[in-house]
Amino acid sequence: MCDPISSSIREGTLVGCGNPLLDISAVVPLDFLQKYSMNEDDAILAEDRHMPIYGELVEGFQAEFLAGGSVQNSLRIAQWILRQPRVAVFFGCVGEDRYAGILKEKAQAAGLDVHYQVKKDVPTGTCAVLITGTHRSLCANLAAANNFTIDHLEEPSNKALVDNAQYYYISGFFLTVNPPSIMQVAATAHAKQRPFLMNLSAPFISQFYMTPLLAALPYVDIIFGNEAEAQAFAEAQQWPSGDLREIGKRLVAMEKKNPTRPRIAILTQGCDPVLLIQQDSVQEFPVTKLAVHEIVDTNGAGDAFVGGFLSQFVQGKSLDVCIRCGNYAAGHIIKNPGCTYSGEPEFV
Ligand code: 26A
Repeated sequence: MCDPISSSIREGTLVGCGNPLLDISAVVPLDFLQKYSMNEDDAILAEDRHMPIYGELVEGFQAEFLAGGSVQNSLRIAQWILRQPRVAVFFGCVGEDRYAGILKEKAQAAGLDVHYQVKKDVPTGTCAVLITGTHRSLCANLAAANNFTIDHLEEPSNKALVDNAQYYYISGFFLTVNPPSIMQVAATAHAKQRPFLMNLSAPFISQFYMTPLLAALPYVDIIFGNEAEAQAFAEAQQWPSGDLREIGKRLVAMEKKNPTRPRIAILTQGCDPVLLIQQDSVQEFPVTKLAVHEIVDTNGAGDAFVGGFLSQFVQGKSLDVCIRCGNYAAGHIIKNPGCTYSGEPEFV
């Protein structure tokens, strides 16, 4: 349910920062997850004990290689729906290798304007995607992505891109890499009174990165998350209620630098309705349930939701249209491997 583009949008309208990762995706039995003490629908950072996963997926499970990385996924999907190249600009760090080449090629094919920082002698990051039925468990080996530094944003041509954008999107995942870059982008957005959007990204972000998350949150105009991520935030804050609506209301009521534009929370919950929380109001947006046989994998569904949302938000569309487009994009991506699309976007 997306509206077609009414008029052209300026290049570089949307800037995002994140971890460019190549997804190594395979269907695995549950005992593979157990072997690595992982749960269905996890998203974790790889530790030394996880390192054999990547080789095992390739050798034993016919793994597929797919463009990934949460923010880059969202921006690729936004570009796909916008059908106008270079509206979105992406910053992240890669190595100087074949995987970086694949990521760049996929991103540019989608119309994304990528400005990677390149760290020689460190491999491009990868993410193991373990598919079990309709669940996906992610284990990211950030590698080069972890080497992003703020000076990349301070290079004059990149600084100009940040200064000239109208909208900013950064994942919670990026808090594991470079909080100063997040704060700098947030401050720019604030100074120019432009929307700054973030994502809770994974439960482990609220569990282990709450301090930098709380530093960025006052700048956040729109916060995205799914039910598990919202619950993890609430638990880390020791909020008494696990009710998603209550959590959303508390999230939007937290300190905000620009109180004239109250914070909005958008919480997804799989095939249950999306919640739009604004001050005291909670609205529900239904999700079309897919039949099990239509589901290829759910990897990238949350990112695609944000991508669909952003594609409309940067056109100044109503939140209603943005969320409907998010649901459309997520539904499409679930019917394709990883965060990939097929054909032209359909605006019903
Ligand atoms: C810091 N971490 C753990 C991560 C990620 C990540 N993107 C950025 N940082 N862990 C998984 N992903 C990406 O999320 C997508 C699915 O939502 C995966 O690469 C996958 O494409």
